[in-house]
Amino acid sequence: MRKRTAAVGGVIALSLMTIPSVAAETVGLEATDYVGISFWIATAAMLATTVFFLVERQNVATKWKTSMSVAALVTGIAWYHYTYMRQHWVDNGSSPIVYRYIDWLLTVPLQIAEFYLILAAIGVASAVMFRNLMVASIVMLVAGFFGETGSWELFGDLSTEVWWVIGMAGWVYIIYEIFKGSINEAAQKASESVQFAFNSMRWIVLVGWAIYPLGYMMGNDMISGFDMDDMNIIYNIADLVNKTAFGMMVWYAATMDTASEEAN
Ligand SMILES: *C/C=C(C)/C=C/C=C(C)/C=C/C1=C(C)CCCC1(C)C
Repeated sequence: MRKRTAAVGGVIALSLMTIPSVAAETVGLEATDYVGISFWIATAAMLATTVFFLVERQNVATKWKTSMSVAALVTGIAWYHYTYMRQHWVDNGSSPIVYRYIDWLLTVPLQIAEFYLILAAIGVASAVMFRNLMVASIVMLVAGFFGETGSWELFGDLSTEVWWVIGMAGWVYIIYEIFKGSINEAAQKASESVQFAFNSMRWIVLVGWAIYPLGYMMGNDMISGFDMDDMNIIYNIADLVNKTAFGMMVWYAATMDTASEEAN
């Protein structure tokens, strides 16, 4: 049974690669196009980790399987959008803002679902909390989209900054929710592997997510000396940290937990 499901996972992953937009196209990537190179690296890494999470899902205890699936969905959706983003970059030399935000609008709520699973393992998850985290994340992203595209002006010349502040409010709220004292106490009673997943999640939201508002400032004239190129490299690195590395931490916690269960 195990072998068969593993084989199915592999086949799914391989067949995804035959989607036309996914196969490498013959566009010229210049050796000095560092932004383009970062798009390529991110695309490959997203695909590799998706396959990895799908296959490794077979090796972890049942209670971790959903987390592994969600991790694979996050990198899988990102990989799909990266194939378009890198193409957009090479063809136009401009930011693929729309593709990027569509990607975030799908993958960030999925990460919130991932956080929810971790909070549930600690015993502190509630429907209200899930809803609040979801709403805050969507406010954060929609504000970023309006700010970067300029499609909805708020306070004229200050529009970029105002939308940034609104986006920041959403993020700060999420930080508040996952760092509050009552959760801390509950977490201390959890198993070592759940604590590892929980701490990884908090570092990701606090430090990993902080890269994005910084990138936004660089690419939208809020700090001088940087431009849209820097912003895209920063966003690409941030996606690698927050999707690939975070998924790896979940996998690590799952593997650690499964090993200790088998030992008992
Ligand atoms: C996989 C993609 C992820 C985890 C994307 C996360 C994006 C953010 C945390 C974006 C945050 C922003 C702010 C906090 C303020 C300015 C606008 C944003 C959208 C860049």
